[in-house]
Amino acid sequence: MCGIVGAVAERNITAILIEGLKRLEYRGYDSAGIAVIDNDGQLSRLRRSGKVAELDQAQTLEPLSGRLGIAHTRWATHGAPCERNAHPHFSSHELAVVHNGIIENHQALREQLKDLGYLFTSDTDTEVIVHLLHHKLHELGDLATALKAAVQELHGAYGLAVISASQPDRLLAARSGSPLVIGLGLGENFLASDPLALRQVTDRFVYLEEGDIAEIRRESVRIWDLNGQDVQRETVQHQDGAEAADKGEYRHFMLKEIHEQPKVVQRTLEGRLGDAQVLVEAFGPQAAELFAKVRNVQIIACGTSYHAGMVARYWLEGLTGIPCQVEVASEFRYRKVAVQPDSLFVTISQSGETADTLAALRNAKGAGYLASLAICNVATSSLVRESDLTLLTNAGPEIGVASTKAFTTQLVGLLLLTLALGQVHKRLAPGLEAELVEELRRLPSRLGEVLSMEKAVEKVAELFAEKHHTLFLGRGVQYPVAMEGALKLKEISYIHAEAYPAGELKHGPLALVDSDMPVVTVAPNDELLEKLKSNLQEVRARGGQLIVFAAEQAGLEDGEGTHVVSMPHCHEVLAPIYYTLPLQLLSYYVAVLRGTDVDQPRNLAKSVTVE
Ligand code: HGA
Repeated sequence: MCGIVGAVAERNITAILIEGLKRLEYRGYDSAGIAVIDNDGQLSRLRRSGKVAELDQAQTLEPLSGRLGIAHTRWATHGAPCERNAHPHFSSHELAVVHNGIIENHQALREQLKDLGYLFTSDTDTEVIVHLLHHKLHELGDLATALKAAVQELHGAYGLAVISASQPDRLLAARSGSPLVIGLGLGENFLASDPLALRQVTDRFVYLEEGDIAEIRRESVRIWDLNGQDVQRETVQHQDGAEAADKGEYRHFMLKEIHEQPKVVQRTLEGRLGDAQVLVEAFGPQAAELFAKVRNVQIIACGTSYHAGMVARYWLEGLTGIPCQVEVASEFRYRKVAVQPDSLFVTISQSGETADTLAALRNAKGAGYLASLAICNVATSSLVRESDLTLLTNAGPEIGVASTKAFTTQLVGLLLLTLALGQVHKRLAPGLEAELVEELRRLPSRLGEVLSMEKAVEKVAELFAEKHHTLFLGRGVQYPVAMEGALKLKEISYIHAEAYPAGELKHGPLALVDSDMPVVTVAPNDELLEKLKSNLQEVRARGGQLIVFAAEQAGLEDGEGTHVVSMPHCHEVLAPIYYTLPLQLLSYYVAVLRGTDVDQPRNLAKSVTVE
């Protein structure tokens, strides 16, 4: 959350900064700002509330020009999203800072700095950083030395970029808890929260590690580690193109990403399937040895990834008999946990920078877990770097704030994990692994068939245009799928949506059902189908409108108050992956009908790097 871009070059860098912010807008979009050292050596700033487009427009009217600058797109944590609170923040027109994260001791620091005579002009926690740095700079003289001293006094999380009018040839950065990457150019260098922001200028990157401080000049980069030692960090070259940040033929990134699912699922499977079994080494060279010791699995995640974890629990316990617990990271990290013996600690996160999930992983170290495994989409992320084993989901950059392809590729990764553990422990029913490997090979083309139902789903979406509340029902492994469907709908259409296990209806939520409350359900042809049908009767008997995504063989038909969208046949185990797709399309088309901002829904942001 919050996007940072910085640049030091021989040319005017404002267009590069604004383009970078546009590419980072998924991380926050309530206000944006840019600061440069202008051609007279002065700090100049432009800030706007609202999206980067507002800043861009303002910039064409009041052009800024400079060869050193920083920029920021904000997702407010402290202080309302308005121009006054937008970054960059200044101290005495000498220093400018942009920040991603939260400074927990900002109140105490603010009081100390006020006593020293500093005037505060915003309500943000960030402003204490710039005044503290200003104070240190005047004590110590050198910007890098001052930054090293200042961060010692900060409690909390930060990714920082700093420029000073008195030292106009260098860009400073500091990382603790929020990601930062340096982009290497020819005679120019850059900084950003995510390499995506810099794809138009470079494909060579250096990732900062926790506690690193960097000094970035046109011709050089210097990095100090946590202990103040000079360090060399590896330079990585990214092959994947800049086109990921374009919508192509699609109206929204979310629709593009929904349609990418056959292709990216194919990528998730690549190199991970043998003739009739999952390749255990896909989880790392020491995976086979570690998996043999696993007697329990603890899954930790947030939001959509948590729903993926819930599906995995049904798979792990149902197919392998290995016990599995799933918990949201923000709860897990703050409670005392009784660790089961020989537990594999599995984290799931699209970005690998999710603050709560990362903190849970760090707490788990030394708590008695056997090993940690990250199911993650970003190879260079903190979660991956700090875990013993990794399975990359290879979904490519996901820009739409509402997660789609990240979820389905996580499910594929978790099914591979289930089969790998089942294989190592010889706990799978005879022939099942070969059967599922075959089904996984067919999955990409089958998902393509599911997506061809788009028109039918778009039609059903019309039923929701005027509604305010919805129930999603599922039974068994389809219950987390219903939860994910409800989350999608509320995220992007702002319709209140709740998911229930269908068997729970009569214990309360049935009281809500009337003709104004659409009830959405997924009904694959599984062993719980007959029970689900009875639950649907309970809804119809109260006048509820049913929207059912049902297997052709389920014997459910359109009728008064019942809209059935027929789904192609699929293997029962893979059904959660198939049935997710129509629910994604449904929320997408409902949101389009209601005219909401599909890719950047209100109050939200992607890559939740704050608590
Ligand atoms: N705390 C700062 C930065 C917020 C942030 O990083 N959000 O993800 C602010 O509120 O401006």
